[in-house]
Amino acid sequence: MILLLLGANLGDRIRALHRANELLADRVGVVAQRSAIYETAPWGVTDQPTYLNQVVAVETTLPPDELLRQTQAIEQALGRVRLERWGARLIDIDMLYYGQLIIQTPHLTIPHPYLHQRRFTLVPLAEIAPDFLHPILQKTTLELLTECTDTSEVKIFNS
Ligand code: A4P
Ligand code: MG
Repeated sequence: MILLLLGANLGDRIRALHRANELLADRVGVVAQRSAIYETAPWGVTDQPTYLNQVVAVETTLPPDELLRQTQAIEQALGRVRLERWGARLIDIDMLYYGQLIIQTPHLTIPHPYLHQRRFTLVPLAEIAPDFLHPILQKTTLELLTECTDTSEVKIFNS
């Protein structure tokens, strides 16, 4: 299972998520599963607008580095401007898991290094992959969520 996290906290956030889903289908492969859209308090840099986050499962033949190139091209196409780390953005696409692969290169870390510390990731992930095993921590999403000490607000977004 290949799992991506989508995030948007500027402009028309819903539209950005919808466009990201469309472009993933065009350029990456089948978007096989989607979590609900969640409204989440900003993590890291807290002085920024609330995010919408969604986790999707994609089916793709692209290897990890090529998938990263495509997700970055989608970010560019949707007008992402990189300003500050953890800062506000029109769209962010993070690779959470690529099956059970473990990758540590200067450009790509999989599993995503912060995923177990972030409720805004674990809550939508638990919706579509509750039993997925973290290949390093050897814990399921539900176990990671139970142990997560992050208390930031994560709630279903009703547009
Ligand atoms: N990179 C390495 N591993 C990965 C991966 N698994 N997936 C590299 C995607 N990219 C990966 O990312 C910087 C570089 O990380 C990329 O060039 C890629 O080669 P970026 O997207 O340009 O920068 P960033 O997103 O500002 O930094 P970072 O450290 O990736 O931040 P995060 O972890 O993406 O966090 N609060 C809420 N509520 N919801 C959010 O979605 N997002 C962030 C950003 C902060 N707070 C948030 C949210
Ligand atoms: Mg990112």
